[in-house]
Amino acid sequence: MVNIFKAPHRRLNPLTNEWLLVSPQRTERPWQGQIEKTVEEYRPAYDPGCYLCPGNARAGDNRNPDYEGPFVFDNDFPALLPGSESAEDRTHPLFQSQSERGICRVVCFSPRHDWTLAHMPVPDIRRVVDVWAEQTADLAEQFEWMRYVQVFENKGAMMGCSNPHPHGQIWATEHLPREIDKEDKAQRAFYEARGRTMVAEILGEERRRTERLVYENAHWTIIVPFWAVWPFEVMLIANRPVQMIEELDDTEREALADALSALTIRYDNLFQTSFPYSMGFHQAPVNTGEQPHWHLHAHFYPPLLRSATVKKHMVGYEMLATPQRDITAEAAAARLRERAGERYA
Ligand code: H2U
Ligand code: ZN
Repeated sequence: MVNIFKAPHRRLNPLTNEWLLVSPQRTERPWQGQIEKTVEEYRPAYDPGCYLCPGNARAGDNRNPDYEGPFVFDNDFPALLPGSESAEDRTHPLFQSQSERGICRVVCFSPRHDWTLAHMPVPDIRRVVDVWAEQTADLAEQFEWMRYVQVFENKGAMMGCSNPHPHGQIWATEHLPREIDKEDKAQRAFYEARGRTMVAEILGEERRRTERLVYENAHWTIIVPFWAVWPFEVMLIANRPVQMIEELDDTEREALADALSALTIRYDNLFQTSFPYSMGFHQAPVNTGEQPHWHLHAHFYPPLLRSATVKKHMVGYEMLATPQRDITAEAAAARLRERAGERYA
């Protein structure tokens, strides 16, 4: 039998049915790659040149109000359009296309230009949770053709985020996006076979095994999934198998804000840097009827590997064959557990 802490092996992601290669024997290999310099840049609480700060001008003739809590606006450069004009559908089996309608919004988390989720007081994060819930419900109701509302945050210049002002985005579409489609099929098959959600089963096992637990409160559990691809990838899971953010009750929303704070602080503490990541919630498709197989969760995909500047590159074998990691999910979880406490400096 292979020792999964010492020998190369594959792990399966049951949510996507995709395999990952793990090479724990390589974690001590010498590093001769790129070492970038970190500059901890100073940021003011209000930046007159920031298009997300209160009162400032945006593209076109748009101007932000003097907002005090979270603030949502329609993206001035949307990737999707809600219009009735549809692109030509191509039906040749090898050259298929479908028109796609949708809405793109930007969600400013706070008026404070110098904050991130890791700086925000938990009650302020809670207001962002309410906005995510409201937005999902409103978009579904306003557009009967809407099928999926993707709530996400892309944080840090390393992730291509153009503005450090704390904000996320919402892209809502007429079709299920690729990752959602994979998770939908896998969760449905599991639910039909076992009568409970796949995510509930994962949660039960992880809480029993504890080696991949990062943080838990009364309503949420954070784990490094067994099949994590990114070094410090985590899943944030609702303990109750709800399908939508809007179904969360008051205490669950507060607990979600607490978990987001706890996680982002641990992330920042890990390499003493404002930790970059892409994160997003996976909730059930909208306007689709009962979907008991869906179980609300969020994924965090951070690019950093061994310091504030050294990131994992998804290149070579990973582009051509399958993703690979050296540090095990269990080792990553242990390192994140150790970083509890106040945010560094
Ligand atoms: P990101 O840095 O996470 O991409 O978010 C910035 C978003 O803000 C981006 O999607 C939008 C961009 O289209 N934006 C506006 O809607 N109005 C502006 O005036 C500038 C940027
Ligand atoms: Zn700003």
